[in-house]
Amino acid sequence: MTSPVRYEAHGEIGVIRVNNPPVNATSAAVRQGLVAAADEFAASSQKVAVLVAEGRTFIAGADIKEFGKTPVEPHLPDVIDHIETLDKPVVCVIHGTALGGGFEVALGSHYRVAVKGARIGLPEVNLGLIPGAGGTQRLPRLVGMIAACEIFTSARQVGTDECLSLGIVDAISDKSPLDAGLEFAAKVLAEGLPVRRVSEMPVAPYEQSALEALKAKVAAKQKGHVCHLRGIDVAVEGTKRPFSEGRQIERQAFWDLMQTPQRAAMIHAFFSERAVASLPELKGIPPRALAHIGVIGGGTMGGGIAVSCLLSGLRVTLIERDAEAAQKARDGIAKTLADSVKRGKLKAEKRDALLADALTTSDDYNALSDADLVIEAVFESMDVKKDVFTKLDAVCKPGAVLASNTSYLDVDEIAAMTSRPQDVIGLHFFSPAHVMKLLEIVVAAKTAPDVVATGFALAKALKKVPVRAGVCDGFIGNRILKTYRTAGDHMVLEGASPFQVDKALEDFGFAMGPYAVADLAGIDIGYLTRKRLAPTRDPRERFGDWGDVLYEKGRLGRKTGHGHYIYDAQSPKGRPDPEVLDIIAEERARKGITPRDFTDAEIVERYMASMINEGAKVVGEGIALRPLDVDVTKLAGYGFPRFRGGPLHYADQIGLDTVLATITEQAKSDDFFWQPAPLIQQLINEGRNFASLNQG
Ligand code: T1G
Repeated sequence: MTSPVRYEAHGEIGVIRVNNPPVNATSAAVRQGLVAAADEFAASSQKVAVLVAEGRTFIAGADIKEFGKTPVEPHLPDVIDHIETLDKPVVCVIHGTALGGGFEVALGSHYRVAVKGARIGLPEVNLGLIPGAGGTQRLPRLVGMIAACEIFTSARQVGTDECLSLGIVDAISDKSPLDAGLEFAAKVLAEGLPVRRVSEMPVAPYEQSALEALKAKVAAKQKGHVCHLRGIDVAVEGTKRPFSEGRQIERQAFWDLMQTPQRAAMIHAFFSERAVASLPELKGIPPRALAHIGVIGGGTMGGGIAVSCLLSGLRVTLIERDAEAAQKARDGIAKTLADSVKRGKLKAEKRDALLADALTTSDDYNALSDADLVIEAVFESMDVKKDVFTKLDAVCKPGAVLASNTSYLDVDEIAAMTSRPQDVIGLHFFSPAHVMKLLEIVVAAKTAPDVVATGFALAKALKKVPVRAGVCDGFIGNRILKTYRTAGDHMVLEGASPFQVDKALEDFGFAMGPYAVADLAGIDIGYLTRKRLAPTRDPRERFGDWGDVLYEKGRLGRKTGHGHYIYDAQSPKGRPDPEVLDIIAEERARKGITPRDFTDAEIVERYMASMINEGAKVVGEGIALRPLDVDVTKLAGYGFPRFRGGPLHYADQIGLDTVLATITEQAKSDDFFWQPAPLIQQLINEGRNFASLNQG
């Protein structure tokens, strides 16, 4: 098999080329090839070497697919030391992204040149790891301790200009990677520039207070993660010693973290987010055109969807019920864009051009006659939706995709209202739609494959994480949400306080507990859902209705400054409202419930068991294609802690029999709510787990 690395002689300059598509990851073959090429250069008459990669990017890191498997020699740190200890200069050219081990290869080279637009980064913490090939030891020597720790704990990508100002690169070029390298190598020859080893550089003195401040910031931001602070400790302790000892400290920490469940969870999340976007059923099916997007409704969701499309270069026509409402929608969009300008995320001229040329607001449906795809985002009532789709069916061109942003309702029923059900699909955005990554793509019974492909193409254009979902009440995300929210309510009825439930789940890693989320989303949402479901509710169903009391008291959550928590100047993030406990106590008394104490562990166990159980039902019924689709939905749309990988990955980590034991135990007191998912029993019987369903 030909090596993905080859060595060429260009007169006095040697060229080491890496070619391992798609992202030149340092697989075993690349590592072996780099050592062979370095040896060839060392033995050659060439005086300087250029290290360059082919394709769209420089080395984007170690080969993540090799993680968790038996490591193959040579290990990357040794390969990089081998390059660094050469006694002839090596110039590394960075184009696209030099990430993780790729950037560490560059740090082991003697000079670095960046092609315009290139970015570097050490994103290992996104995988539950730390740089493991010298990054925590070499980068502090090059840019200082604080800057280095900030770069590898933030996992951010650093642009060329900042790389030059930080001294990470020696030059920026607008030439091709090879030409940029040859040009700098010629300079090395002409000026007789020596070998310059980063590992031999001292770490510049730094303020301990600055380090403590950074650690505090990281600890607050990365609550629950173990790798970030470990990385800082390794950088600090390691660089107090000779490089070779520091490198050992880094290596040990790297291998410790490689064994952690967090690493497995974060890598599961990495690959799952890519797997959800590439559906076998869509192979070879081209999407329809996607240049002009229509949006019906200029409220929170409609406005956010319009902004997301505008920022992704799409033309948008937004329709509202009348001219005044249309103007209000335009003002709302302008305000959101202005915020982006204020935060430096968007240039003012670009904003002006989007509002002037790319956005049309109107109350005339005929303005949609040449729209490629229309997204309806009006009030969540079937009658209103049906009225809109009847109008769209009349005005939209043949082949236009008609999409509903409904978060619960039956997309088949909506499609049946049109003469073109094959062109109807659900596109369920999450609020704020221009920020939230998740997009549930709800495929109705008659939705045509190229319409599904168009939904996924839109997700790619909007840089969303798309998850295919089948039609049921609440699709994947909201259906499962309803279940674990109910499990939470049951524990509150039985004696737990909503504040204890929130704290236990935030300590578990959720960004926010269910009652803080209810306050954020609006107590009226839960109230309207309870009212919508009341006519068909099974008498055996237990539910909490203290939310109705809050609703009737006008306590709708953050938007009214009062929900489960009180939000005011004293506590903008909310403080528990003891009155809520009285309201709940009154409900318990009314229902004859004697409250009992709960431990945080029991709260997490029951909450997670209910989420896993419903997730398994969603997979078992084919609403979600694979368990990873459930995991990505919860990670990208519901604040599930990334270092736990998603509910079904977490289930595999704690063991399906443990989950089933909790469900079976709970069913003893409530066999209506706790009906075990057949899929869990089936997997246990077959000695399998959810991960086994993610393959292929
Ligand atoms: N290893 C293996 N496969 C990888 C990979 C990697 N490092 N990076 C990407 N891929 C695959 C990906 O799964 C997909 O495959 C295809 O490449 C295109 O990726 C010792 C230990 C580089 C910015 O964390 O951030 O180095 O789905 O769809 O949007 O210290 O990929 O087509 O089959 O994402 O253009 C550190 C991870 C590793 C970078 C390109 N590096 N990659 O984004 O394409 S740890 C990373 C990315 C490390 C050392 C440590 C992005 C990208 P498929 P894509 P993209």
